Amino acid sequence: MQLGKVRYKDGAVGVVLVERNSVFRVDTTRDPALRTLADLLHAPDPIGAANRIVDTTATSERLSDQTFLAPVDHQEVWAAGVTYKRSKVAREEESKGAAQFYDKVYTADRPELFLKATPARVVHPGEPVRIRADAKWSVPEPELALVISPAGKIVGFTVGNDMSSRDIEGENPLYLPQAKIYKGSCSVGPLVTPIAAMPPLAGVEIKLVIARGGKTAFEGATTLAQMARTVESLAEWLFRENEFPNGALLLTGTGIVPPDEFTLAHGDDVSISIAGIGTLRNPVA
Ligand code: DO4
Ligand code: MG
Repeated sequence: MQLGKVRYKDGAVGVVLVERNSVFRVDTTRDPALRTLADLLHAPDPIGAANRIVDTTATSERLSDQTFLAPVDHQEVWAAGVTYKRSKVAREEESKGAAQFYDKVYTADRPELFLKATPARVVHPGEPVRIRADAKWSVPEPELALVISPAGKIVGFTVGNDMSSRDIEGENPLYLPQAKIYKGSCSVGPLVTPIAAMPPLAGVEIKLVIARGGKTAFEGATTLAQMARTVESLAEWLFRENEFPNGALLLTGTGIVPPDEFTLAHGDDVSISIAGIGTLRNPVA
């Protein structure tokens, strides 16, 4: 069972429950404590709560007929970095002058954490993500995204894309905010798998496919077993000395980096699939 946010044909925004390719509208007027997707996800039992207020009078709809929105209400989106060896090695190669810092952060107790996007900056599934006009070397970063409640509990998982400008980051690590945080640099969605419905994390595969002109320009895969940190420790570090009254999303770092000669181009199509969650697809503008 999964939950998502959709735009209906009349323009209204709603919450849906997805069960084996069938989509059921959730009636968010039935309980004042369950008005939004975040309210449901932060409830003690999200699956039970959604089933309680699902609109049983309507027939189910098809998954392919939905316009999914990013499953974000008022949460900030944060990101962790250098949590996989592949990311550490790629960063050491791109930033010769600062290579030691990537090794230090990969092995340190304290992870690298940064604010990636405010809710209004998040790109919806199917909408274009962007490469910076002043960047020469850009990549998508396919990442498991944690959905975390205001109490700091991981309540679900979705798919995230941490778009990055490798030349800007590589020139000087102090340029990281510009390499990572710009218009159209973050997409998440489409669906959230509540923690109780997620398969065991270690075996979960993340797959990235970049299509160009109808052909595959790059594809790669990893598993969550390759992550050097646990999702619980990343969530714990994020909430240490910080407050998230609306909850937060946390991208957990990339384990897939295309070879150095690869850069994204306008018109590319980025698909990120995570087992147990689904596929986030965005064209590149
Ligand atoms: O240190 C730079 C960012 C790392 C990152 O975003 C990642 O490893 O996914
Ligand atoms: Mg990243």
